[in-house]
Amino acid sequence: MLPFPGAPGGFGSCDHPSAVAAITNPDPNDNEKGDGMKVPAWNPAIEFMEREALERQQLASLRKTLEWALETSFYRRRLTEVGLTHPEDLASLRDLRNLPFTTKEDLRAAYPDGLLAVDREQVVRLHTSSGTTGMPTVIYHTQGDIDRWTELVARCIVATGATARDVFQNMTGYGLFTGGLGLHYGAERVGMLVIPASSGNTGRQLQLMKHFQTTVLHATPSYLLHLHSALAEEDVAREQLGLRKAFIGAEPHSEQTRHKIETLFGIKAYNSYGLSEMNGPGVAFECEHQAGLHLWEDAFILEVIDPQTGQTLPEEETGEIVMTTLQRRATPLLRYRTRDLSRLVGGHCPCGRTHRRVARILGRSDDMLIVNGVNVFPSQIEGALMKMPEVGTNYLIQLEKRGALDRLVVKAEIRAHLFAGDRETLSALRGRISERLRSAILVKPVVELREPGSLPVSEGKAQRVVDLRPAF
Ligand code: DLL
Repeated sequence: MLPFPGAPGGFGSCDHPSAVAAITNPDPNDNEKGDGMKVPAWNPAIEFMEREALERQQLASLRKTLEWALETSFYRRRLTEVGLTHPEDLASLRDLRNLPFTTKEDLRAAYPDGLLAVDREQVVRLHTSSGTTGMPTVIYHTQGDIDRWTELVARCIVATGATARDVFQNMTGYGLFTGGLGLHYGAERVGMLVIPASSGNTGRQLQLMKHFQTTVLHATPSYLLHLHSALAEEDVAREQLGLRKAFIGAEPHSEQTRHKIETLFGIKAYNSYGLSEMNGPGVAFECEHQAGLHLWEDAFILEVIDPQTGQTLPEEETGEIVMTTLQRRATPLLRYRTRDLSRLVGGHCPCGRTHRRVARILGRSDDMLIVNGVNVFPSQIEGALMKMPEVGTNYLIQLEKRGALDRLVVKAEIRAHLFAGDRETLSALRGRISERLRSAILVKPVVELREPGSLPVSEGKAQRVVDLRPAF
């Protein structure tokens, strides 16, 4: 039987999800915790909304999203196949589980405008993926979509304790990549002084930081580690800078890497998760408590599924993140399989926000390496390396074939002074790193020690893995 036999629904009369917000939570200053403390928040009415009201709003927004999706030929066909022809066929949020997934391949097949749900004249911007591994994907935005995305990013920024008094240097690429423009608009809306530095040109980044006393940075974690090495080379002491915070994201990184960034710069670093299919940055962000990333549930529904069976998993169980947009007019997406692996965090955040949290992303299901039959995530290697004080800020994982067997080579930059030591000391260090990695990943790698600055650095997302094994 089809899961949607035309169930009657109580579809409300709101034109847009934000209209529901105004009705369900009339007090925009309701951000006081029990202890009388005011929590910094951009939109307290939404961020501290009662769960029940939030879920009512989600259902109304989801039905609206279905209405928009049914305007595309792609979803009309897909939804009709499961018996859903009217938004009101969806009786509850739980019914979302009966809808089919949308995959990256679907987006590629629909390129360039098979998923566009509005007239082209209503679109003000598009972002595409690089398309380096196949056909690109495209996401369109109306002016309303851009405004709502900007609001989500503003919430993220304020949740970290950053304010209009901060000087914000945006070190991620401007252009089709969403990191630059996404954070830029949010930071301007908060009222920060924004330096649109974009990525790369480390010398100029340092100059800008010094001249304008930048207080908040936005970059990939790997670029921040590189930036720190450049600071050391240029003899710039961190006390000469006014840095307080960094927003780090766009690539997997471990708690140890965050810790390293915080210690090296003497700042707080907040994890930022997003993907272009869900606008870009502004999907989930850590608040001041750094206890998981708050997901803006008025804008997205996040499910965690078993990637093999497709079944939705309970809170705290790790699986693949699947996301549905709730507010995007131009390109609504239903149950998009991100391939990112994480879990929903149970319990309440001390900040009092009611929106649920997602744990640090472990990596992508397609990032997983199989080394002689053992599953290894690059993030496990990174975590083990960054825990060791002797290890510097860059590393590279290489996979080779030796006869029938795989060989895992880990090239790690180590602190410069260690090269002044004798051969035995270096050899002992190599052994220690190899042993640490073996206990973390259950595979003993060949470790190569490298001088600082000798491994390639990327200005955007780091390329950590080189797989030289033949395809067959
Ligand atoms: O990387 C959007 C973004 C920009 C997020 C700036 C945060 C900051 P894409 O280029 O489409 O969009 O890549 C999305 O990057 O599916 C994850 O695999 C990975 N990713 C993004 N943020 C994190 C994070 C942007 N905090 C893909 N931790 C996602 C781990 C992340 N992986």
